[in-house]
Amino acid sequence: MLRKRSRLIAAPIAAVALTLTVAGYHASAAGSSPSGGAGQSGKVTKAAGPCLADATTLIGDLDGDGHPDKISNPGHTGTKMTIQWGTADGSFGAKKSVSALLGAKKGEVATAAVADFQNDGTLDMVVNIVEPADGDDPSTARVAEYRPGPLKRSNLGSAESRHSDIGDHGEVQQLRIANYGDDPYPDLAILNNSGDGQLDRDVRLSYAGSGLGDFDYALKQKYGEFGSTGEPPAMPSDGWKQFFESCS
Ligand SMILES: [Ca+2]
Ligand SMILES: [Ca+2]
Repeated sequence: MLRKRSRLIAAPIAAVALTLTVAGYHASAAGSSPSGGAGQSGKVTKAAGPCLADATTLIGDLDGDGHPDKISNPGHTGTKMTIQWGTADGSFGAKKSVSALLGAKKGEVATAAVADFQNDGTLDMVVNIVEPADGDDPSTARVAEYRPGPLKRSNLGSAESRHSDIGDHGEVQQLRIANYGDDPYPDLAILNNSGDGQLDRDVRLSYAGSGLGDFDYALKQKYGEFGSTGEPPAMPSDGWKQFFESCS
């Protein structure tokens, strides 16, 4: 019921995104024409916004160098994300695992979510690194941050990184982009082990200017779901689709 409702509300947002993407598409089509020089191509590509190559592959500039990068998120879970940095000629470099870029240690699980949370034209990232617990009590995160873009190539650092409380209320198992409420700011669905077999869908909403917000029990009740390891909560898999159009 809730998911249906948020999809209906998303329709006007999708219409706006479509308009933007159409403009971006023309720009990138011009840049990829055989007659376009390298310099011209670079300039035009910079104007194009992020788009989806497929349901789990986002093409967009993550490090702010003007060249679109390829962000892959197999299974939508945020745990197997890879990045291929874009080059001046429009090709992509080798796959780098986000876990390695973030410096996750042996035994730790790194989870990430990418979207333009502040809707300011730059892609941002939410990261969580935790060593999973082997008992009933959940671990809390070693690193949990909201990182407004652009991000550094070497370690996905941000000049404006700040602590996020996503890793303070239990053990993050998945991070997924979601669309809660009627606004153009992407939200976060968190698959959270809160201990004693309880597995919840927790949420963080994002807002104009400030980006990702903090834990709010009322929002968790409204948009989240309480479940267990035996009966896990439903998790969204159409988050990127709600905020990005297809590249083709
Ligand atoms: Ca780039
Ligand atoms: Ca942004």
